Amino acid sequence: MSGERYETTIGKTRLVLLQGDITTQEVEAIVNAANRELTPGGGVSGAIHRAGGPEVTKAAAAIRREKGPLATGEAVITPGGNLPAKWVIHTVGPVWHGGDKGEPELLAKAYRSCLELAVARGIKTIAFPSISTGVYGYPVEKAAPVALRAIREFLEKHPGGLSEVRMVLFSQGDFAAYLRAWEGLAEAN
Ligand code: AR6
Repeated sequence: MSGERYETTIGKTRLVLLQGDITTQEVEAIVNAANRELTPGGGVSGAIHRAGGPEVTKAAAAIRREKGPLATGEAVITPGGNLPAKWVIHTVGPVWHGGDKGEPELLAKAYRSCLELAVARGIKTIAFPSISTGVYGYPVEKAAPVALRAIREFLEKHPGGLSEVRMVLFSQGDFAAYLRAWEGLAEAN
């Protein structure tokens, strides 16, 4: 089943949670849950490199050659190639090692780095996948509140910087986890 959607606002920014495929999103930038080498890999990254085509993969490889491997939580930008999105912001989430190796801080940093880069480039609409919750093993019910809190804190500090932040969740279960996390954060306030 697809089509689940929830929408709210944080200041002047729309926050959208939806179930879907990030490669088809019509936003200025989509975020890639990359590896440190910026190679296509599998998961959402494989899908983004396939849909974006060689322009994305070549630009990512050029950044890797110039900068060396990315640090966890860092973000870089390439063109979107054949994607509807003009840009791809590649970030590296943490690998889950049980939760006491700084994973929440690193995951929050990955979201923040992408949002900072977007604002610095004048990008107004951005879509995120659920970073780290696939191959990297971060439990989605733990990742969701960290992701949403990082996004909310950023938007509160940068009002007017972005018009829309979209979380694109691949499965119905992931969508439900993010919606529950959002409701939990709202109640905690
Ligand atoms: N649209 C939206 N979400 C998707 C899509 C899609 N088309 N495809 C998968 N997902 P993962 P990670 C979801 O493993 O855990 C790669 O090989 C997926 O269901 O893509 O950060 C890289 O090269 C999951 O919820 O990223 C790295 O080596 C979420 O995207 C490594 O995996 C993230 O899963 C990164 O692992």
